[in-house]
Parts: sequence; C-alpha cells; structure tokens
Amino acid sequence: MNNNEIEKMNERKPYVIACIPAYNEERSIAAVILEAEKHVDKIIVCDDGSTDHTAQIAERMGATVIKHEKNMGYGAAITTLLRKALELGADIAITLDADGQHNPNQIPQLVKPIIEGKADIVIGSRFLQTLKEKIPTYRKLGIKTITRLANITTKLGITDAQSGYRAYSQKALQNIAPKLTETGMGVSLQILEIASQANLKITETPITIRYDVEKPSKKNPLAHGAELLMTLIKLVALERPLIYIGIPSAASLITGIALTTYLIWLFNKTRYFSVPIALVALGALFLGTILATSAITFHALITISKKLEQGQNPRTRESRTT
Ligand SMILES: Nc1nc2c(ncn2[C@@H]2O[C@H](COP(=O)(O)OP(=O)(O)OP(=O)(O)O)[C@@H](O)[C@H]2O)c(=O)[nH]1
Ligand SMILES: [Mg+2]
Repeated sequence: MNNNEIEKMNERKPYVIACIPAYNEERSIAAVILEAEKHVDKIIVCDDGSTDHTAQIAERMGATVIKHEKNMGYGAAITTLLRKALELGADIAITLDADGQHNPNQIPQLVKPIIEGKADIVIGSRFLQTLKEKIPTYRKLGIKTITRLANITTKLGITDAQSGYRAYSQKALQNIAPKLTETGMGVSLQILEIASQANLKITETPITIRYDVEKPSKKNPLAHGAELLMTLIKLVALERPLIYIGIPSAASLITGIALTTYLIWLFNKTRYFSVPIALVALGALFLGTILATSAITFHALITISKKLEQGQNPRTRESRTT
C-alpha cells in the first residue's frame, strides 16, 4: 500500500468483512458468527453444498450466505468469498474457519498490521505462540513440511503456509481474487504464490487453534497432505517449467543415452544383448522426451499467457494500445 492509500483508509473506519467457508458446520457456525460479528462490519458465509442446516443457521444469524449447489471444496469456497468481499468494497477481508478452530476474538490482531499499513496480507500462524504443543504431532509435521516447501518456492519465509485464518487488504484482494483456480486445500498455497509474484507485503501474527472441536468425518490427513503436495508441485512446475520439468527431463535423457551407449559397448564386446538394460534405457528416453515436450509446451503457454495478462500481443510483441 502506498501512503495515499493508507491515509485514505485512515480517514474513515475501514470496512471489514469476515469470510467464512462452511461445509456441514451446523454445530459450530452460529457461535463463530456470534463472536465474529463483534469485530467486523459484515459476515459472508459460503455454504459449500452442505447437507445439514449450516446455510439456514447462518442466514438466521444475519450473515449473507452464498450457496454452492454442490460441494466444490475449500478453495472454491474461499474464491467465492474473496470475490464477493472485493465486489462489496471491503477494505479488509478476514477468512476464518466455520468449525470453531479459530477464535474470532483474535480478528483485531489480524486486522491491525493492515490498518497500520504494515502489510497487505496477515497470516494467523499456529507456530508463533506458546500453546503450540497442543497441535497433534502428525499435523505439526505435515504443516511444517508443506510450509518449508512453500518457502522454497515463494521465498516468503513464513511459519504457517496452511493457515486458513488470514486478513487481506483491498489491494491483496484485487491482486488475488481474480486469479484463483485451486478448488481444494491447495488454495492457501496458491494465494501465497500469487502474493509473492505480486510483491505483496506479508506478515504473520500468532493465533491459537483448537483441536478439540473436530467433526467425526474429517478428511484423512494423509489425503490432505497429498493434495497439498500436488498443488505445490503444480504451482512450482508450472511457474518455472524449464527448471522444474526441464532438469528432470535432461537427467532422464542423459541416463537413457548413457545406458544405450553402455548397451552397445557391452554388445560389441560380449555379443550379449541385455534386455533389462535396454528396457530401462528405452523407458528413460521415453520419459525424458515426454518431459522435455511438456516443459517446452508449458513454457510457451506461460509466456503467452503472461504477455496476454500484460495486454501485449504475444505474436507481435507490441502493446495493444500502440
Ligand atoms: N474439508 C473441507 N472443508 C470445507 C469445504 N468447503 C468449505 N470448507 C470449510 O473450510 C474450513 C476448513 O476446513 P477443515 O476441514 O476444518 O480444514 P482444516 O482446518 O485445514 O483441517 P483440520 O485441521 O482437519 O480441521 C471449515 O470451516 C470447513 O467447513 C470442503 O469441501 N472440504
Ligand atoms: Mg478445521
């Protein structure tokens, strides 16, 4: 945010909207809304195809409810919410879970750095406060691994890449909301990737999280982790395909060529044709070719889409406005 924008926001009270994704959360949604409304101007709930009374309860509690006809996933719910917040002219949007794990009374802590002009995105981190031992070990390990990997690609140096408790400035919403495509839990990572590309300022603030409020039908943590890993690979590989797909492709091709050379040398020397080596060589050459083709295709597609984004004609390299 530049100084003008900060001054403009400080002239009046910022318009803060809480965005709550909810999928079958009838047990907790009312309490979350009740607590959150003390700290925000408006609450929007995205009912993500719930089959229980989540939507009716949220409506009765006075929230604006946007319903997905069927369950589309956490990322789809977040996308719907952030786009709606932008459309409603939010100065700040807060996302928090509907299951009661996040404490709405911590909203002021998340909003503060944005009001002070110190950040465009504030992440509520579970790893910056003393209660961290309450997080189940396998989750802590999973979140930390994903965060470490995310930090390599985004270079943001954050402690909790997977937190759903976040605050976004209007500038962040404008940059992020239109670009979201991840429908699952990977959206948290995609947001960081976009934020890093757009040079948005990100800070973290300590939050507490409850693990004693969980629903019986939770997603398997292994499936959850695998989904995040896939997103990360997708984001990274697609962002720099020449490196992340090109290098494995080159390694595979070199292995294939080396094995083929060895095979020929062996045959010349001993008249023995090793079928296993031939198969591995063929596989490596095949894989290398496929990866090389993908790397070049992705690279071309990304270059074209980036040019289009900048309003340039990809063929002539001339700006549309000239
Ligand atoms: N799992 C899941 N959650 C959704 C979906 N759509 C919206 N949500 C909401 O997104 C929020 C986060 O979902 P959780 O399943 O609690 O995910 P989490 O907090 O990262 O994982 P846990 O640590 O297992 O609680 C909750 O408020 C859900 O109701 C969906 O399709 N799947
Ligand atoms: Mg949860």
